Amino acid sequence: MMELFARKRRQLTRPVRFARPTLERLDARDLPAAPTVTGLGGQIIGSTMIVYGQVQDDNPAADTVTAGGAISASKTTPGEFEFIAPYGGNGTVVIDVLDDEGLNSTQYSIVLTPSSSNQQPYVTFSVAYGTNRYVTLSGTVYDENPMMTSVSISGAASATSLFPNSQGQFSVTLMATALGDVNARATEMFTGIHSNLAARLLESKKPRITEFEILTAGTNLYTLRGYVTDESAPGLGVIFRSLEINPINGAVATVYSNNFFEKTFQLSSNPDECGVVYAKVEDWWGLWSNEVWEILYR
Ligand SMILES: [Ca+2]
Ligand SMILES: [Ca+2]
Ligand SMILES: [Ca+2]
Repeated sequence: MMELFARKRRQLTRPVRFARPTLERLDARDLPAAPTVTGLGGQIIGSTMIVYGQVQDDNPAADTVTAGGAISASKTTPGEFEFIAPYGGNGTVVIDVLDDEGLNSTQYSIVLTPSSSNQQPYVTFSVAYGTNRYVTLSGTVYDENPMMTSVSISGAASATSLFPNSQGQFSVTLMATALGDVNARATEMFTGIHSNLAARLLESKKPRITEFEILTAGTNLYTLRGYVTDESAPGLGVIFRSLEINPINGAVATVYSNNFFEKTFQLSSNPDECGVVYAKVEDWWGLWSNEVWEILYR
C-alpha cells in the first residue's frame, strides 16, 4: 500500500516549469508608450471644482496623474481620474501624467468658469466590501441643491431613489449580483437633469487553500482540516473529493470565522478504504480556489 501511495505521489508531482519572458514584458520593452489624456472636462458647482478625464496608456493603473494650478493633487487610478477641490476664484487646472517607464504626457490645461445657470449634478462614490457579496457604496452628489436629487445604482448592484443629505452624501449596502462595473447616477428631481454616470469595478481574487492536512482523530476517525485565504472566507463551503473513499467524496466543510475548516469522518475498519483526498472552495463570486490534495493512509 505504501508503495502505491509513493507512486501516486510521484505521479501527482507537477512538472518543472521554466520561466520565460512574457509577451507583455517584451511589448513594454520594445514599444514604450507615453500616456495621453482624453475626455478632459470639468465643472464648477457652487463652491466646488471638479476636473475629470481618462488616461490612455499600455498600463494606465501604474500611472500617476498630477493636477496643478487651481488644484494641487496627484493620484493613481486605472484609466479614469477625477479631482475635486474647493473653488477659490482660479479656474485653471493643468493635468499631466507620469507612467511606470518614466515617460511624461504632454501638459493638458482646462479653464473652468463659474456660471449662474443651473449646473448638471456630479456624482462620485467609493466601494467597501463586506461579507458574502455585500458592498457598501458611499458617495457624494455635487449640486446646488443635492437634497433635491435622487441617486440610482445600476450594473452589478441595483438601487433606486437614494436621497443624499444636505451635504450631498449618500451610503447604501447592497448585495451585488456579480463582479463587474457598478454605476451611480444622480438626477435632479424637478428638471430630470442627469449627472455623469460614475462607475467602479467590483473585483475579487480567487480563494486559496493552504495547510491542508489529514489527522487521525480516533479509531477509524479522520479529520480533514485546512486554511482558506479570501476577502470573505467565513461561511464558504470547502468541497472534498476522493475516488477511493466514499464517505469523503462530495462532503462539504464550512469555513469558520477564523478561516479554518475542519471535518471529521468515520470510516469503516476496512484498510483498503484509503487514498487521495482533494479539497477546493468556491468564493461568493463563483471564483474557484486551487485544488489541494493529501493522502489518507490507514
Ligand atoms: Ca506607458
Ligand atoms: Ca443642478
Ligand atoms: Ca475572492
